[in-house]
Amino acid sequence: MTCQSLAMILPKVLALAFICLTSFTAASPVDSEGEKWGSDLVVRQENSETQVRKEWRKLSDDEKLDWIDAVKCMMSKPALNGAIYSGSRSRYGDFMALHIQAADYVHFNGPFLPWHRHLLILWEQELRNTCGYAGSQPWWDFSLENTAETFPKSPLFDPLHGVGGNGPWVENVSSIPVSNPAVILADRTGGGCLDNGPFANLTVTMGIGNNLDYNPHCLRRDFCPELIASALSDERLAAVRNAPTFNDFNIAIQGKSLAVPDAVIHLGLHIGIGGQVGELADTWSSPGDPLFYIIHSTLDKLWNDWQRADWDTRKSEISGPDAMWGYPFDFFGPIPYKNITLDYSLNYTNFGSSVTIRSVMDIEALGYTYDD
Ligand SMILES: [Cu+2]
Repeated sequence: MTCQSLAMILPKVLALAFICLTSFTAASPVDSEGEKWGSDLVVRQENSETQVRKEWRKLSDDEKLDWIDAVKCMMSKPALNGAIYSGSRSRYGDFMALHIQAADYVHFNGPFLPWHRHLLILWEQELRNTCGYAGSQPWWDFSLENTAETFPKSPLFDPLHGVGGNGPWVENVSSIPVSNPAVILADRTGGGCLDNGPFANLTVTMGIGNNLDYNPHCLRRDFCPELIASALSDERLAAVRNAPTFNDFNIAIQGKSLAVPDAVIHLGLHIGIGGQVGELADTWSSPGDPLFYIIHSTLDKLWNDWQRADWDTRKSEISGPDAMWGYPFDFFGPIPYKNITLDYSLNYTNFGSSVTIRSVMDIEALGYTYDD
């Protein structure tokens, strides 16, 4: 492990950002058009046939290009929430804004997996309904490439039939803006603006960090192969699969500390690809990199696999703190929280009605499944 101490992925100033964000979202108007539009989509989902989300390499080359084209289409469609989130310049940007404004409520807590599950459903429906996409949101079987040598060669990163690879090497990244300058990764191998693949030269319009204002900047990636090998090891994946309870599973996905040697699946995927200066490593603005949706589809599949291994019990098993950094994610010391239940409400401001966790527990009832 050559990655050195990542003292903290999220600094103490997060607490400050959290307070600011709370007052911002409380003041956000609810878009009544968005509400109507959201309900519409739910009806369509219920009436459609079961969709199979495929692993990237199981897609045909044409299917891979269809997904890439659909993502680019989202980037070309006008924003519907641009009046609320000034940095959103496309429908793709609207989804990024949704994640930025919700980020402090949906990570390192109990709602993490259910919230991102429904986010992907909204995203996938939008690909279909707005951009005519006929396929499903792909996932990535990283277990086939979880060594430092094999990871950068994954077909997922192919420049033609993939999402492109690493950013070009930039040795001195000290002047590149990031949400947490305290993160230093000795293992980083890229850092430059993405110059290969379908998303080369992409301009990200929001972020960096908890910022919804217009801030055009390039998409960076900064592969950390050693971090991937450690965080996504067979051993860490086994801890996910063998977790006896949802609480154990959630810890095996999200981690038990923010130190690099302790990084597990979720952080491994984000930081292993985004690295020190890439968008994907940003807690708030990570959906600026389309890889975000493939990563979260992968996490959603792991959750579904775990549920199906003991469906009778796990179809209704949920736990964890309602607040970010609540126990067992109390890395900054104890904070007040309540344990969530199936009745906990997941919110998607300006993207339609809230849904309960109960309503997202069974993906087959939601109209989709995963291959493999
Ligand atoms: Cu997220």
